[in-house]
Amino acid sequence: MGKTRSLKNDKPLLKGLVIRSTGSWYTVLTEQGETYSCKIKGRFRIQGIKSTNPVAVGDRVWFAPVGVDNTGFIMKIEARHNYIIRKAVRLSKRSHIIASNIDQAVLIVSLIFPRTSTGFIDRFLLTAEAYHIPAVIVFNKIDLYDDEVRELHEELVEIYEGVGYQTLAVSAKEHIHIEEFKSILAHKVSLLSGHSGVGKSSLINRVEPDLNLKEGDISHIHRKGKHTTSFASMHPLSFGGYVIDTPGIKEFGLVDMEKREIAGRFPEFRKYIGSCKFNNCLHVNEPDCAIVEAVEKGDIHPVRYYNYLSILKDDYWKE
Ligand SMILES: Nc1nc2c(ncn2[C@@H]2O[C@H](COP(=O)(O)OP(=O)(O)OP(=O)(O)O)[C@@H](O)[C@H]2O)c(=O)[nH]1
Ligand SMILES: [Mg+2]
Ligand SMILES: [Zn+2]
Repeated sequence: MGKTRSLKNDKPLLKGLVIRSTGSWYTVLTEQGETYSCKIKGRFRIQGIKSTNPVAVGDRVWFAPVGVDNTGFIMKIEARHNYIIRKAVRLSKRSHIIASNIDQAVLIVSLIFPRTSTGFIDRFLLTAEAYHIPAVIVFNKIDLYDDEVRELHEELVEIYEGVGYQTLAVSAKEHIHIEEFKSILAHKVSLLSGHSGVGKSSLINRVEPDLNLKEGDISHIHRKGKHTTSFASMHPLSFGGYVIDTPGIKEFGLVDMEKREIAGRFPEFRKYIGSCKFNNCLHVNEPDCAIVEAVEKGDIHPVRYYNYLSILKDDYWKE
C-alpha cells in the first residue's frame, strides 16, 4: 500500500496515477498495479488556471478507497511539473487540461498518405518549447517512400536535427526501427501527437501488441465547427513508461504567448535576437535585423523562417 495520510475520518489514502478520465470518473492506477474508478470529492482549485476538468490524465493523486469494488474518491492532487491545455474556445478563459506531468512530446509525422507539413511541425515544436517539454519527431511510413519523398525526408532531418531535435525514421507496417522507437519511449511519459492517419495507433501496437488499439479507423468523433471535449488516455508500457494518446487533438492547445516571444521559441533564432537594431524587432521587415541576416547567410533555414512569419500571422497572438 502507498503511504497513508491522516484524514478527518481517519481512512488511509492511497496514491495513484490518473490514466484515464471520462469527465466524471477517473481511472487511477496504484503503484501496486491496481486500478480504481474514482470520483472527485469536493472542489479543487488549481493555481492560475480555470479549467473545465480539475483532474487530468497524468495527475498524481491521493484517493480514499471505498467499499470492495475498487472505487474511491480523489482527495488531493500533487503539484504538476507541467500540463498542456486547450482552450475550450479561442480567447476563452476556461481551458481544458489535456494531460499533465509529461516528459516528452513525440510528434508522429508521415510525409505520404497523409503528408504532414513543416508548418504543422513548427507549430507543434513551438508549443512544446513554450511548455518546456522536449520534443522528438518520428517519421513513420518510410516503406512508402519514392525518391522524391526520400529527398524531402532527408531535407527535413537535416533541418530539424540541425536545430537540435531528435528524429527517427520508422515503419509500423514493415517493423523498421521499432526497437529504436521503443527506446525513445522507455521509462518516460510521452505524449503522442500527429495528424489522423499518420500511424500513431499502429506504432503503439507495434511496441505493445497487448494494447490492441484500433488501426486504420478514425478513432475519434469528428464534429466540424464544434468543440468536442476529448479526454486523453495513458497506456502503461511493459518496458517502462507510459504513452498518452490524445484522441481528436491534432495540435497542442496553444499557449498564451506574446508575438515578440515567438522567435525565442525557435532554438536556432535565440542567439541572434539580442543583435537586432530594435529591441522590439519582430524580425519581419525591420532594418538591421540579425535574424533576417542569418537567413540570408544561410545560418537559419528559410523553411523555418518562412514558418515563423506564417505563425506570426496566425490571428491568435496577443500583440
Ligand atoms: N504503409 C504503411 N502504412 C501504415 C504504417 N503505419 C500505419 N499505416 C496505416 O495507416 C493507417 C492509419 O494508421 P493508424 O495507426 O490508425 O493512424 P492514427 O495516427 O492512429 O490515426 P487516428 O487514430 O485517426 O489519429 C492504417 O491504415 C495503417 O495500417 C506504415 O508504417 N506504413
Ligand atoms: Mg489512432
Ligand atoms: Zn530582428
